Amino acid sequence: MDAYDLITRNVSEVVTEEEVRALAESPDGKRAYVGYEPSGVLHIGHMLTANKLIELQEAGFDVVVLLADVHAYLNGKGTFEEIRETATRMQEQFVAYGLEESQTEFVLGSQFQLDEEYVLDLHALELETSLSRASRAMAEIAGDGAATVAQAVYPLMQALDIVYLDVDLAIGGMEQRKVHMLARDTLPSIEADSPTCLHTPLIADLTTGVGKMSSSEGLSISMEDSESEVEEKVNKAYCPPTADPDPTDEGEERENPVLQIFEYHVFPRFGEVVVERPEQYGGDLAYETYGALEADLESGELHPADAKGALATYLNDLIEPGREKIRQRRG
Ligand code: NAL
Repeated sequence: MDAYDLITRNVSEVVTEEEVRALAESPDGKRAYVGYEPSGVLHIGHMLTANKLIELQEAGFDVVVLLADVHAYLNGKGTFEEIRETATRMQEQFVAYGLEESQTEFVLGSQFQLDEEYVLDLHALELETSLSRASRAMAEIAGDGAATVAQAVYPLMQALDIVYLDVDLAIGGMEQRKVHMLARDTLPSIEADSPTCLHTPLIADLTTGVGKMSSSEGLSISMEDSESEVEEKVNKAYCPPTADPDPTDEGEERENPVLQIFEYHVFPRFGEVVVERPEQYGGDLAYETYGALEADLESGELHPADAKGALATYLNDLIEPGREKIRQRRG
């Protein structure tokens, strides 16, 4: 796979292709980053962008993880002290998950976001941005309640961080795209470059396949789930024998979350998948590509129940080192 294909594998949006092609010509030493509001326990959404960071490390990028403590505070996630404490936990879990410690720089937002120069640049962006644009950028991040002044400042700080951390490539889930577009449009007003961005897909709600999986509502998988909890959740997942299910009766789009997790979590980290089956049901099935697994589910060769069993096993392997870290912490 050439560098451009590796960098853009499994992404939903590339902004812009031309800019990413230029980075792909010499990725060594280029800086890619994701910011996360510290939340104490990694969930499957954090792990999806982390998979992309791990791939970018393989492509030669240096990776910066911003533990966005001030952002979490602005988004109403708790007291500043609580958030700081959870940032440390989160860093340990990312390393346990597989981010190479020697190639990853973890930065706490408050280390630089309270400096005078930063604050003055932030005010300059505030002058350039309408309240309605800032709150639209936040709709997917803060939900319907994106109505405070703090939440309007949030996306401007996210834009500024891209400059202050000297990042060449900004990564985020599709819910971050409006913040990144705002950054591209506004940063030139303070003589900074528009950032190049990659947006990763959102996994559908596990039980319905409708909308996006969320840790606040519905069923999400996290590092603190036990093996049997992961098995139970995966068992309850919506998994028709197709990657492209029909919409609901109400006309809502549906996805197959089991296939999405194979595609975006399992194949990128394991490279191949073995579905174990007793001899009497045809024996083990081995897949070297996601497409081959999808085709077998669609043809009926692979039964959803067997696919789910394998999925739970692989997910448990992925989260076991982080789960162990959490256990040690709690003593
Ligand atoms: C992501 C977040 C916060 C600040 C950032 C700064 C720079 C780049 C990415 C950043 C968190 C993200 C979330 N908005 O929704 O978790």
